[in-house]
Amino acid sequence: MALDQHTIARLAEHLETAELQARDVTKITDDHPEMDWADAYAIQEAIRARKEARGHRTVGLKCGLTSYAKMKQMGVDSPVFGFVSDYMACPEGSTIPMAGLIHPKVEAEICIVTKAPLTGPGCHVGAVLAAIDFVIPGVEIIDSRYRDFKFDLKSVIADNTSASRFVTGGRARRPDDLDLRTLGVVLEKNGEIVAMAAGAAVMGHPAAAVAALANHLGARGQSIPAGTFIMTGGVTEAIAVQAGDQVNVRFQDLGSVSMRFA
Ligand code: 0L1
Ligand code: MG
Repeated sequence: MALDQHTIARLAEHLETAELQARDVTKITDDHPEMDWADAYAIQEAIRARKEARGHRTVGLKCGLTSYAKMKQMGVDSPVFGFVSDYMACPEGSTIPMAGLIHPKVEAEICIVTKAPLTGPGCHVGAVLAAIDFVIPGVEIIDSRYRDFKFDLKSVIADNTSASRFVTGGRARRPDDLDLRTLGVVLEKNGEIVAMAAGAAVMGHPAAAVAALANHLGARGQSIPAGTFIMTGGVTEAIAVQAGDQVNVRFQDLGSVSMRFA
């Protein structure tokens, strides 16, 4: 690691304060070009520890930048991993206030809940499919703390991969009843279709994103416990939203997820 513990703690406070005050900042590698991948995840871990110390539960894990559409949109070439906290969960059909957000975008995500632990290295799609309890449709509201979403991968990892809010809805289904690769997703904003994709847009199979997460954690001596909620990453590019926008995402076989921004 290139940064000392004091700098990691200071950068975690800086980024979390920006999140909680809905205030944008410049990317942290501008001031810390020497920062390495371990530093980036250490800053994210410190943000998670700050939230948990205040009593917020970590309620899930997220894979980000797992689709070609998202990688192309953000000009990057590898997935990233983060977490979601209890206060980020919004009910299906709810109105999400823009007041606590900077410049939100929505992403349609195929989500899963595990029934068995997953451990890397060597985790693969087959192991993930055997460990999935159920699949549930979701929408992630990302809100990078970086001005104009201008960042590099290390900065965005430190910023908990832009995690901000999420909504789950529709109906949960067993993985055996679905083909996650061909599962179609249609994203509507204000009644108009603005993006669509199939599950295979996520690394060829959404379970591949979960395997990548397990392998990432395995390299750090961690694993995915049974009962973990995981967002596998946006199937399409992220769509910017403003106050007054209504978003509805239709998932083949899984129902729909909707929300309004005000
Ligand atoms: O969930 C995501 O794909 C977000 C990853 C971070 C990059 C971004 O803010 O788009
Ligand atoms: Mg996402």
